[in-house]
Amino acid sequence: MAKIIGEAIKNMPWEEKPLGYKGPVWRYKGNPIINKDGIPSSNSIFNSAVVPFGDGYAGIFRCDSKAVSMDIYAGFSKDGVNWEIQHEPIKFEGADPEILKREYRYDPRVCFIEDRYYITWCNGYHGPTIGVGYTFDFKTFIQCENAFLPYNRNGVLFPRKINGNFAMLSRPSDTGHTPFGDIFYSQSPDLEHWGRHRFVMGTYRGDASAWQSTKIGAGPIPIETDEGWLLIYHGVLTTCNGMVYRIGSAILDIDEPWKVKYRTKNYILAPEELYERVGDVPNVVFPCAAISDADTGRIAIYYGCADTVTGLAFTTVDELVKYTKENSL
Ligand code: BMA
Repeated sequence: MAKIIGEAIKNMPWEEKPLGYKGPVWRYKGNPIINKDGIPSSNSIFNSAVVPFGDGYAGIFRCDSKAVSMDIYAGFSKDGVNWEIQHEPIKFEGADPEILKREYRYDPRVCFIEDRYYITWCNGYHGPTIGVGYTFDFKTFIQCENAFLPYNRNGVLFPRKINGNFAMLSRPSDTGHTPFGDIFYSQSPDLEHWGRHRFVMGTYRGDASAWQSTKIGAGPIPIETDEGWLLIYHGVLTTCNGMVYRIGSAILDIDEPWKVKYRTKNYILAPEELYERVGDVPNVVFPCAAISDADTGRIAIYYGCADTVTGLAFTTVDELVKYTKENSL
C-alpha cells in the first residue's frame, strides 16, 4: 500500500469509484463544479488551484472576463465543491513596480510551504513567464520577482525544501501556443534566485504514447509519497483538428526529483464528457491542483475543462501509484 506523506484532511471532497468503472481516475458526479459564469464578469473559469485553508478551503481561480482578459481571483469554500469566488481580481502589492505591472495572469498553482501559501502563475512580462507571490490569509497578496526569464509556463513548486533549496518544475516555452515543451527542475535558496536547472522529462516521440508527443507540463503540486513524488501532469497531442490535452502521472525520486522512476504510457484522464469535449477550446483536461489526505490516501484533482469550466476527479494514492508503476513507459 502506497502512503501519502503529509497532513490529514478532514472532510475532503470525495466520491467512491463507480461500480464497473475501469480507469484509475474517476469524475465527480456533479461536474462541472464551477460554471463559466461563476462570477458576473466571467466568460469562463477553469485551470484553477485550491488548498485546505482554515476549516475549509481557499483557491486561486483563473477567470477570463467577457473582454477575454485573463486574471486570477481568490475564492473560498467550506466543502471544496461549492465555491464563492471574489468578483475582483487579486491586487498584488510588494514587488518592484516594474514587476507589479500587469499584462495578463493565468493558470495559477497554490503551494503551502512552511508558513504561507505561495502562488505561481503564468505571468505576462514581455511574453509569458512564471509569476511568484504569497499570502497568509487570501486577502493580502505579495508579489515577488518573476522566477525566470520569458518564455516559460506551468511553474509548479514542491511543498517543502529539497536538499536545502526551494524547488520548482517549469516548462520553457514560446510566445504562442508552443508546439514543444519538456519539464525542467530548478532550485532556489530564497524563491528569488533560481538555478541548478535539471531536465526531468520530455515529450514522448513516437507511437507508443502519442497523447504526450507535442508537449507536457506539470499540473498540481507534487504529492509526497513513500514511493517518491507523485506528479500529475498534462500531455498534448497535435491532431489535424488542433491540440488535445490529456492527463498522466509520474513518480519522481524523492531526493533528486529530476530522476523519473515511472511515467504512465496511457493517459489517466482524457476529454470524454461533453463539458471536456466542447467549450472555448475543445478537448482539454488541464489539472492545476490536488488535495490529498494522508489518513485515507484519497486524492481529489481539480482540472480545467475545455478552457471553460472547472471539474473535480478522484483517485487514491494506492491506485494511482500502482497504475503508474504497472503502466510505465
Ligand atoms: C495552454 C494554456 C492553458 C490552456 C491550454 C489549452 O497553452 O494556455 O491555459 O488550457 O493551452 O487551450
